[in-house]
Amino acid sequence: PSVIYLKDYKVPPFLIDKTELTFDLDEATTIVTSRLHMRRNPAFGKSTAPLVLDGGEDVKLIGVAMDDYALPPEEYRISEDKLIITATADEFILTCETLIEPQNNTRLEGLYRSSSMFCTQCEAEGFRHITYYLDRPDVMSVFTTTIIADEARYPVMLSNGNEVERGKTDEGKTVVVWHDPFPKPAYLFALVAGDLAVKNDVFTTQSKRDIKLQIFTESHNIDKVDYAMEALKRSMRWDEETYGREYDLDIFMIVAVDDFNMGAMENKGLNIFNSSCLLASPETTTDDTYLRVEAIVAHEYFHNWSGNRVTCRDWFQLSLKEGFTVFRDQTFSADMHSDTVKRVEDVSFLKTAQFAEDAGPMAHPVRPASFIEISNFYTLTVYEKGAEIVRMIHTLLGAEKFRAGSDLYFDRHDGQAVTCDDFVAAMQDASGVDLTQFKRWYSQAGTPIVTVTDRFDEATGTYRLTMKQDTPATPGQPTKLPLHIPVRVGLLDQQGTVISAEVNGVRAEDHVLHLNASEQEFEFSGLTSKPVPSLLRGFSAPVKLRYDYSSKDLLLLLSSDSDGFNRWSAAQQLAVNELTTLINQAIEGQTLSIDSQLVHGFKALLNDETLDPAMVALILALPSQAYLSELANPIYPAAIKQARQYLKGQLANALETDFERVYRQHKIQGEYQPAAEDIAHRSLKNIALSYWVESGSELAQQELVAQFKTANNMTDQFAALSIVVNTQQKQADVLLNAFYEQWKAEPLVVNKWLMLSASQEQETALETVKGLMEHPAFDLKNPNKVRSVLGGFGQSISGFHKMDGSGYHFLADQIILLNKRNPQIASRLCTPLTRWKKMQPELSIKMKAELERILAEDLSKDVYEVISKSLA
Ligand code: HT7
Ligand code: ZN
Repeated sequence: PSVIYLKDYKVPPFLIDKTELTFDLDEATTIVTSRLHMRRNPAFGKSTAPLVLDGGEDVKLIGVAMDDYALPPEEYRISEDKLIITATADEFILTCETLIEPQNNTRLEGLYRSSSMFCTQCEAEGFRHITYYLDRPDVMSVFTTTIIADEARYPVMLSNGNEVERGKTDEGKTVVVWHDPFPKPAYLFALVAGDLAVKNDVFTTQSKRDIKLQIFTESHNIDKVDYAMEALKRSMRWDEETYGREYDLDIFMIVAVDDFNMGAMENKGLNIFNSSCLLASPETTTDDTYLRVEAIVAHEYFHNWSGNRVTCRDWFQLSLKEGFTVFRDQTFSADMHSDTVKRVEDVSFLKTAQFAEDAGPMAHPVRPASFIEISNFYTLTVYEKGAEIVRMIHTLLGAEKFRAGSDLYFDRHDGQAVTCDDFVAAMQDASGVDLTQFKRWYSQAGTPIVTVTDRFDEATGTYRLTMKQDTPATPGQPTKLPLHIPVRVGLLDQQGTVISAEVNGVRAEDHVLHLNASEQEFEFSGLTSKPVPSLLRGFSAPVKLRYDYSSKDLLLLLSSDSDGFNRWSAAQQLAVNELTTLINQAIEGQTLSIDSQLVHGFKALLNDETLDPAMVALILALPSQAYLSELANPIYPAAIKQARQYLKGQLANALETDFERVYRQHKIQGEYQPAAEDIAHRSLKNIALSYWVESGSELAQQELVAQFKTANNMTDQFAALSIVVNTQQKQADVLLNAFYEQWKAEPLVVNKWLMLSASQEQETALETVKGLMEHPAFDLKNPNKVRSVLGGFGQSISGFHKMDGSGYHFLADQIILLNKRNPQIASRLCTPLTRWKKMQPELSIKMKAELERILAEDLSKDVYEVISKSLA
């Protein structure tokens, strides 16, 4: 497959001012007729270049005409899925008739069937699976869409924009016409047809326009959309207040579908959601999922400005819309709940998953320089690291100038397809802050390591921090340049009091230092004793920080730092230090033993009732298996598991009575509410329960089973079930069966059950997962189910990392099976195998052998790119 390079970008030779589409929908075949009002692009220069339209192997051309002249076969050709027309006028109407079979579309790109409905997914290059088109984001067109279908089966027929006409054909089919006045690229096109129920609402904008809001689902799910509707209204208000962005069309629709490759899609005026990211009810949905629904509803809504009104020039610029929009949804969630809790959750995810990506064979810059298949670049780097870049700009500019920069960006580029450089230029022009060096964050892959040393001069009361930065080599980028890194720093005295100091003549408790050289010194004056530094507050940059903190320093920061994020960070570091000792003991085959300092820190937390329970819960959660794997080289999965279990047991035994008390204190009486305060209590109560159970207490065991049986909400019931599954194999089967029997009519709950069942730690884990794939609740066509079972299996050390390699072999078989059927899903399943170079030697060779076995198959572009890069 060919490689596409950013450096080869050229403006399109043709433009499409208007796109008129007609869909004649039918279960067997769908006929799509397009009328494209085209002209040569003056920006391309004088040219006689042929017209080359993108298509797909699943699109059958019935006929093509230019200005109503039907082209004979010798005047066009199809080559490698492209429709090529050699001779064209400067301006013309191209009509194409194509035939597609949505019911056979298992890739879930283009037009496909989910349950009994028709729906679309066109980002990034799905539109070409519907009809021939200039399927690139810098070709923006005004769309009019006519849908023809049998009203009895498809009473709801939707597309972008406003419904402008409705009628009947001579054969009695219904015809609905939609018109979207905002020019858009094809990736934002959407169509839905089905027998759907609707929930209606209205939002009044700041300029007093009433917007009709509609959420559509299959009828059995319509009682689960209230939370999403409220989240949508909160998002609309927040975008007006925080960014001055008002919604533009008169109607905003969301549709839930069960079969969807990702979370949701921001199609203009017609968002399409994976039902797992939209539906919520107290009985079936956990707190985490409530928060995810709110965040994704907000994310897709925010794209209306950061993505739709201003879009990407080419797919290398994907982070222009995704990084900015993730930053916007993160800040929104922080505003709706707790700033610090949200930051800890986001950073924890980034450090676990994005750092691993940035250190692996698929590492790429936030603005990649090349790709084989763009779907492979909807990554944590583009999304999460991209959001960190925007956050750093916010830190460097301050809130007010950042807002001025965003206003300028939207004003300057409304209706355009632009680049990450354009975004930074707007920020720079509005603020006067020089971002020239900062832009390297977009082009340089890898996680920088910032190493800090310090010294204190008692005679002058001066404290000096020396910072060095170093970014490791990544594929295709052997050497790196220094980045502009904002490092937020505060100081504490040895008693834990936050102290102010002077940096460059400014006295404050908190300073943003600009690290922009390979090595740099920063001076703090006006001190009386050597302080403890609180470094990288709020995780002010996506870097790995190295500073030689003693356990005493970390306990001091944990108990006293005024930066809540760094209190969590200190606890994590302390836990990582202790776990690292234990992991090494386990690797050496020694008996595990440690005099844990964490016990003292946790004891103080559990007895401090002034703290936010959600923060305490986060601090009590030991670093995950995945995060410890990211830090390790090589990775010994079983040793990590053993060390975590041991430390958890030690903490549980030492603090048993504290955990029991906290568990009881944070029980909530009354009705379930997905509100921040209640979520916080539940999270602390449930983690306390997990420790209490770990202590072996008989009473804890009884409470656990009682919680499972009597909980009035899914958060508590599922927390109890997870604790049982993670601690006691004997009970696990009984309660897992009971849970399935209780919830088998709720597919989204069943998916959680599939995941938990597949993640079990037992000798027979591989047989369990094979059994789950034969279970009536499983369906290989449904990405959520595949993700649940195989994602869950990836967490099972005894299953996936079986020493004989059979876990890897099984995953490889599934990748091969899905490779042609759904390349996007198959490609994502490859991720755990791509980490082979970091695994302990016995496992590493077995993973590599599976990668080689996959590579020998006839692969989709998606899977080929990931596997071949992993082996390079
Ligand atoms: N912008 C959307 C991306 C997306 C997508 C990409 C590839 C394949 C399928 C997809 N479904 C949605 C989602 C978002 O970031 O908002
Ligand atoms: Zn997005």
